[in-house]
Amino acid sequence: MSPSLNSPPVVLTIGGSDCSAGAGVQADLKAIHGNGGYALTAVTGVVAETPHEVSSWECIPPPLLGDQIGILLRDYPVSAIKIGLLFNPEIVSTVVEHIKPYHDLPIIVDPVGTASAGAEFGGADLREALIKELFPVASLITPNHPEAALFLQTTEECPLRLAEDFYKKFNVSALLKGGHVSTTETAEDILWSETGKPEIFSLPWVSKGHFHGTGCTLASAITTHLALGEPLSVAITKGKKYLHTAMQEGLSWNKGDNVTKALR
Ligand code: PXL
Repeated sequence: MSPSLNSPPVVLTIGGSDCSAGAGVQADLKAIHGNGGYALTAVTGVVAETPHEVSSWECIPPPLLGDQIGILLRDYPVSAIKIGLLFNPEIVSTVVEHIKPYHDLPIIVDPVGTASAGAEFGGADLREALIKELFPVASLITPNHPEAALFLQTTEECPLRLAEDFYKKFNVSALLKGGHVSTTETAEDILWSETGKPEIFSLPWVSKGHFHGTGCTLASAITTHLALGEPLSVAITKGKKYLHTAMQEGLSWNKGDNVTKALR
């Protein structure tokens, strides 16, 4: 094996465990490996869920979360960090305290507040902590339209404006995901960064029903390409292509009357 094959870039993902392995750190692990990285997982909490329902969840005690992040960052040459579900302000503070010394690495934040099955994991206090503590150390934030509007406290619906406002208000590159907007002909994500103009990433819709974990998968794929040293817009193009293929080749099972789907 060549050295690059047996020492792939290491990506640390910090987020919740989805026991159905469709979203959360399980989705991240698949996407990081699928894009050529090695995934380390620091678990912020455990969610009992399937794509159809969220039953219950519990957070990991902050000292145990901090310890996971601490020992991983000490022992591995981490090249990039992806952050997902953080549940509450105390968890946000714990994560920020431990990653702050590594703020020169690409730090990608997928600001998860709700599950696709509908549960609200965090409210205004979580959003405030993310804005105050985590956004200032992030390199890229990946909100969807509803999340961006909530962070900006706006009723603005124009995606270009939302992306620009997000960048200007929080002073960090934003990839506004259009997966929730069904009025456009293609699935369009808009990057607003220091270039001062929007970059649009567009691929045809995949019409094979509902998947959960698409946001986690996209952010993890992008993070892995950044860990491989690719420029931001290349990493986004490749990450989006990966998600598109994972959806096209999605998995599906029947049990009773239920059809359960998952990303490859
Ligand atoms: O898809 C967002 C998400 C992220 N992380 C965890 C989740 C979910 C949604 O269900 O459970 C752990």
